[in-house]
Amino acid sequence: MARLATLTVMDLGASARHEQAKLEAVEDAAAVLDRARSDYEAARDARDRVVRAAVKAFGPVSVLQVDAHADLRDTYEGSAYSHACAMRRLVDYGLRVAHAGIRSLCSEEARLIAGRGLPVIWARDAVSGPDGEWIAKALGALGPRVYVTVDIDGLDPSLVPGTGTPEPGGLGWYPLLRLLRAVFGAREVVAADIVEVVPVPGMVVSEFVAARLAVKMLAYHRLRDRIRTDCAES
Ligand SMILES: [Mn+2]
Repeated sequence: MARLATLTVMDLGASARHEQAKLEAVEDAAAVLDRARSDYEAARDARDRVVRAAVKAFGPVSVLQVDAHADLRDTYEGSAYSHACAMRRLVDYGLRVAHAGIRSLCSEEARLIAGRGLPVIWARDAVSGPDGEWIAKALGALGPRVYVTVDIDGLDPSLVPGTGTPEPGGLGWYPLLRLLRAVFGAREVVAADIVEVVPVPGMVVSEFVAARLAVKMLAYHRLRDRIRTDCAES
């Protein structure tokens, strides 16, 4: 078996509030994903730019977004590159995004979802519904190659209190793992990120959950052939 250490992993600096530090972190990630070209515009939010860099590196992808928020606003606080606009930029870029764990919207986002028929897996359905329905809906919205972006606030804040915009009622740990395991097994995941971890001084649970989640995704990536076989046999 190949070693996990051979995979490219980087810490974008989850609490990098300083604009320059954040830009440098984005540049680092995009440079790895797209070594040949780094001519993207400077951006205030990492996800849409990194995903677009992934498209350059790997070709067309669809996106699995795990998040409490749709992040589909056209602009927020005067910026089109706010964290609240990241998925909007990707949708407008022409990528298919499956939004999972969503439970906080503004009216503009609700109209966009309804108007374009965007595939949203509401948190309440993922919490209370059978996996066969909500995970299948997510898989059905994803093409063969997938970029996974996990906003840690997609999880319930009782699991991850260290995040900037916590929303009650999110995914549990095991439902999230079942979703990710299914996606890694059934699709080719080309890259993944975890965002929005904001450490709480004196409490390491949020960082630990995020780190464990990263390890889980790396393992699912490495074991995808076995997961695929398990799913086929079950
Ligand atoms: Mn969020």
